[in-house]
Order: sequence, then C-alpha cells, then structure tokens
Amino acid sequence: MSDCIFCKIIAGQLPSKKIYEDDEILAFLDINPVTPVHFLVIPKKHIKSLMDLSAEDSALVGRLMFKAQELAKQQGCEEKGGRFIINAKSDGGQTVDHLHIHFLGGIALGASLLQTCLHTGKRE
Ligand code: DGP
Repeated sequence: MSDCIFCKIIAGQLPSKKIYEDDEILAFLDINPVTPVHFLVIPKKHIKSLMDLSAEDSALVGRLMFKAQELAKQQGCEEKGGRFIINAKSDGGQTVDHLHIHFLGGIALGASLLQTCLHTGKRE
C-alpha cells in the first residue's frame, strides 16, 4: 500500500535497521525501543492487522511466529525469553496498520505490562 510506513520500509523507500529478510518476511529494530531488545517482524504482504487475515495467510503467520522466536534467540534472549506482542486495531493500540509482531526482551518485564493494560482498561 502506497501510504503504509512498513510497506515503504519493505520497498527500501524508508530506512530501517534490518535484522532479517527473505521473500515473505522482514524483521527490523523498532524506531522507539522500549526494551534493550525490541524488534518487529512483518509480512511483506500488506495485511492490515491480525484481524484482517484470510485463510490463505495462516501458513505465513506461522512462519512469522517461528521467525520471531528464532530471531529472539539470535538477539541473545534464548535463556531468559521475552514478550511477543501483536497489537490489533484501535482498542489494541495498533498505530501502524500493517501486521507486525513486537519482540521485547533484554530486561525482566514480569507481569508489569499486563497489569498496566488491566489498569488502563479499568478492570479492577
Ligand atoms: P504498534 O503500536 O503495535 O502499531 O507499534 C508500531 C511500532 O512501529 C512502534 O513501536 C514504532 C514502530 N515504528 C513506527 N514507525 C517506524 C519506522 O518508520 N521505523 C521503525 N523502525 N519503526 C517504526
């Protein structure tokens, strides 16, 4: 899509710090890292969000997840892990309408992010 930031990164029209690329997938460092290790894994196909998948995308999403965990290990997070996040649409806080998996690692997150979400959602 011509007005999509991530499609422009894929096309090389915007710079990014790439950590992986193949025919279907691109991974690059988040421009505003919130943890010492923070990267994004995206499909090259423009899919707006996880809630805009078609059945034919299921294998691609499986590949995205597999690549995300592989890269997390390569980035030094194999032993301690991290958090894989997919924000979807407005209530999910998605700001870039191109499906992406965040990986956050390199620091002990505990349950703090989840608690923040619950508090923001006034569920307690
Ligand atoms: P989300 O809220 O899940 O839609 O997060 C989108 C993320 O994308 C956010 O953490 C910042 C990142 N981001 C936005 N624009 C750019 C960009 O131009 N380059 C890079 N590397 N990351 C970007």
